[in-house]
Amino acid sequence: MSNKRTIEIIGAPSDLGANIRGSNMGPAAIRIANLKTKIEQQGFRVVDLGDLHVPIRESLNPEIQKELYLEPIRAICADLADITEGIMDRGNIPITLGGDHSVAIGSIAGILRHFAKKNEELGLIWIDAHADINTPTTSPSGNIHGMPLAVLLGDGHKGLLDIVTKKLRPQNTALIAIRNIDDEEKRILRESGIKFFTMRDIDEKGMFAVMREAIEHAGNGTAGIHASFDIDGIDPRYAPGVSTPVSGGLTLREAHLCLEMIYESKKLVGMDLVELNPIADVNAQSAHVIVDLILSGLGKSIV
Ligand SMILES: [Mn+2]
Repeated sequence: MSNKRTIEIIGAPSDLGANIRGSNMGPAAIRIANLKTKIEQQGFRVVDLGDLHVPIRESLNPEIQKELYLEPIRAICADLADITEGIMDRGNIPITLGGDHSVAIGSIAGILRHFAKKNEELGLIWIDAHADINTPTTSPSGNIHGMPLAVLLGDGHKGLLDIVTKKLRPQNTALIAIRNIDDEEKRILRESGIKFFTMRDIDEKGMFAVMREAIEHAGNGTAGIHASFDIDGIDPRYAPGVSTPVSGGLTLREAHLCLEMIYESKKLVGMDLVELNPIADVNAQSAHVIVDLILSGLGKSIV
């Protein structure tokens, strides 16, 4: 037997947390961009667990739609949490393919649970154009993909909180590349205690300095760092295939540097790649960007 590390891939093809359709096709597009082979070529063993069961939106009764798909999203996140906890327990690296960002409630809850059993903490670096820290009372749209970070911190949607049996610590959470925050959300963000770096901060300090601070913050007293990468954190010039594009985002190199530095910190435990919307993509460009980013997170270097 070789001593290769094993990556376990799980698809979470749900766009139920968003009002714009299409991110449910994300996992397929990322796989078609040759994810498994490329990770194997980098020297890892890869197990693809396939996709979670996600109900078809049109098959759900209208009452569920009125609740903005709370029940199915809950079930998806609960299943996903069991899966990522299992992957971590096996000593492997979970990579979750979204889906909209609501699935990160599940992927991260499972990883938190794994560390909680050993009395250890998890650090989180969340890359996103948005803060995803709304609650049902502050969210202008009510869409659950704008709420996952609040839920993980234990102050979010009551209907989802019980999935997060071990909360994320704000003092180990860093948010990067934000540039579009709802008014009420600004207050929540300032009061949350998490470390956030806006695009303005990245302009001013540079990505290298920002990542050094973010890793220091997420790594301080934690057993590892999870990267939750919303592809809309990248500028739509480089990754147009998203549901909610916001201009003025990360360059391709800034996005790679982010994951390269997390890898080099030797603290990376897992990744989410979410919000790819193949309907909005151009010739699968954004799906290929995601595969390349995953490789950077797994230690691919230029030379
Ligand atoms: Mn997001």
